[in-house]
Amino acid sequence: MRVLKLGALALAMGFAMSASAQGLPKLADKPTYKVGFAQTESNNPWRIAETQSMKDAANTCHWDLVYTDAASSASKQVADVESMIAQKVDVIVLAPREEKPLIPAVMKAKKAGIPVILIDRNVDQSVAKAGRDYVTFIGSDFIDQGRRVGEWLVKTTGGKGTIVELEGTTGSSPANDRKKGFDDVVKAQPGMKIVASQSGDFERDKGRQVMQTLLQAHPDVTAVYAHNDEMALGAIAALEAAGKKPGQDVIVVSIDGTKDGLVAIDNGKLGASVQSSPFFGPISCDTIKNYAKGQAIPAWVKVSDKFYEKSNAKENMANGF
Ligand code: GZL
Repeated sequence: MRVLKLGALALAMGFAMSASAQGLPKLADKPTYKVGFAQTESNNPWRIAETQSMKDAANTCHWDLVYTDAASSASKQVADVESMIAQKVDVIVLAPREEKPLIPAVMKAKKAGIPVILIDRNVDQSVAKAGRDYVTFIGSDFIDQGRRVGEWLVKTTGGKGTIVELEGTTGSSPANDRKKGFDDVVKAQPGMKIVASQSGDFERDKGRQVMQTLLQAHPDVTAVYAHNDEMALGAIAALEAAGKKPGQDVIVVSIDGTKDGLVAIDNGKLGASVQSSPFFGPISCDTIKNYAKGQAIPAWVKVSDKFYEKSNAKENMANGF
């Protein structure tokens, strides 16, 4: 019994050591927390769904929620985090709009003794590290999302295509990694070429405008890869306005799994979409509680994603948002 007790103590010390040795601020185990959630913007259904999930969690988890919306400005998001630090919140949940500009704010929170949990987007991990500077990154594998879409396009086209790529927010981890995952698959296909790649900032109308412009330079496009459904739907509108038939003479693929995206897959205009869940409320609640209890939290709490195409879009419609 004595050896077992010592063993358990050593284990607990190990976990405790791992957090404190790496300098992460601790979190008292208590029934309620003052939680800061710094949102990037509310410019599309994905972000609106994420915000709602966090606000629902505030009710079910008894948070005193401090919510901010950076209105698509990384510098405002930095100011929002600094304001949360000044308000002495217990923990900050942050979706860093871009990988680099939010790192100083993460470090300031750590210095102020406030643990940071990253959701949905990550920071540049060559500068800031999970387990040392912030507790963890909870989110999807964006490289894998890009890879899965790329592989579907290769299979569907027999490895042929003149491709336009609509990138997400410049400097954001989903845009960087979704590009890497997809482009690496395409590079291996001699019959496929990405002729243009430009940001539409994850917005539907910007996606439409960018596609309209790129169509003039590349009227021979046969496939469009959009980093999210909203830009894909904008591209579909631009293609139709130019007299093209999305799903017939141009294949469109994307990521997110929004309601409108699933409808477009079901009606044949969108070929496929990898789900990217926006529902971070419940998992943020659990991670905060587990961290406060001294549990070791992995550097990456990976969210798994479904794959939607014509064969399963209808049955998954309820998963849309
Ligand atoms: C992904 C998220 C992206 C979505 C977009 O986790 O950051 O931001 O794919 C949203 O729709 O704008």
